[in-house]
Amino acid sequence: MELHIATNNAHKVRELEELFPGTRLRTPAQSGISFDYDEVEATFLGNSLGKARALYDLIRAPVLADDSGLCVDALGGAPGVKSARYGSPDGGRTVLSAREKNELLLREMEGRRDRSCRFVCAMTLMVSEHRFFTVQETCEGLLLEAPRGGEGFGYDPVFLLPGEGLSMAELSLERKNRLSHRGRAAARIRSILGSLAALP
Ligand code: ITT
Repeated sequence: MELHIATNNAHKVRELEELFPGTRLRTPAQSGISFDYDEVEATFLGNSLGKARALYDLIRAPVLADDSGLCVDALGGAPGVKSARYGSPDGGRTVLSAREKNELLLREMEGRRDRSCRFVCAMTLMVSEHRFFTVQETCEGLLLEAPRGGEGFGYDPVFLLPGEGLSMAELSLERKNRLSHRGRAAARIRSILGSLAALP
């Protein structure tokens, strides 16, 4: 089976390849398509569905989309749906590096005792124009005081998994995929894919 993935994020692609063994995943670049979805919706769900539909409209074949981010309770859920553009000086045209975003986040959280936060992933499987499935999963954690670890991407170095005593960036790809928001969402989409194959 082949799925077109509505992402340009190489780190996500790597994780998704591990999460969907036996499924051929094709990026927009591999299909020769320039794909740039403007994330304007207020929710992960809205952006996930929007990304899936935008790519589906271009290729008319089954699509998988992931919209994700980090929500910090003490910041009212920020960076949230703006996780990729967090701290951008010009509304998102210039994107800060992951290191800069983490530094900014730690500065904003300086002295705050409530460190609770979660990664969120809304994943959409769009099989055809009127047939799609969206799931949303989370991974609960605590915001660290300083970055730790060199694996993963984005906010992984500042995210502590209390049960592991490790940051997300201190986990192997395999372990991250077992515990993460994306790993949990993918497990649900895999079971939907399996049930679809069983339909007449
Ligand atoms: P696409 O839209 O092309 O998929 P993106 O990076 O813009 O790529 P999102 O809009 O979903 O993706 O933004 C998600 C941002 O949230 C991402 O850039 C990271 O900063 C952060 N993020 C998402 N998943 C993460 C993870 O597993 N670990 C660390 N940070 C993550």
